[in-house]
Amino acid sequence: MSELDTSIRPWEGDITALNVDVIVNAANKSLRGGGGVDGAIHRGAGPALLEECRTRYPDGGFTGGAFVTAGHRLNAKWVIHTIGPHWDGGDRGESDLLADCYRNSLQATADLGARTVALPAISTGIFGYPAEEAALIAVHTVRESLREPGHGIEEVVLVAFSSRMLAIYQRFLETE
Ligand code: AR6
Repeated sequence: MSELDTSIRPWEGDITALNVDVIVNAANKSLRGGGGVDGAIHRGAGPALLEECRTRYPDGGFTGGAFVTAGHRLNAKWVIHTIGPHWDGGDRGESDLLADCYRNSLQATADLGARTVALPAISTGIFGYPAEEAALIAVHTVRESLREPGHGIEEVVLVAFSSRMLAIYQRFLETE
């Protein structure tokens, strides 16, 4: 499957409502839940998600990495927990680390044999990454990852949690 066969769809709403194979979580290094989308995903999945995170990842994770669990009570079969960078002015490797999150999450999606995946706007909430810069990295890195042959991914949903973020995604998907 090539990039041209895969749709990248912007969508506004709560990521936990989506019927996709994989939901990506914007987690932190502890992999023990938190606020924002992480809180929503843990609430939707139920307490077994935290239990699995503890068992599978006793030492947590690292920034830019992607860590797989089951989806438990979510519609999604899997959750891929990725850890975005804290925004610290932009000179501390934030853009490379954010790109790693998208790249590694899509690689993990392909490794699972999953066909549909939804990603939130990683790092743009509590971690403070500016929305436009983050959206540009998301669009570029997703497109680049989908150029890899044989990934099997049919749909990537870029989830916005505001009409402003949705408009940013729509603009970059049309112009970039
Ligand atoms: N569905 C989709 N997107 C959402 C949802 C939702 N239910 N809730 C929030 N967003 P954030 P971060 C958007 O703060 O910046 C947590 O405590 C939100 O509007 O969830 O990567 C973790 O445990 C924003 O655009 O994640 C970490 O400690 C985007 O999701 C830390 O926050 C990301 O916002 C991670 O910070």
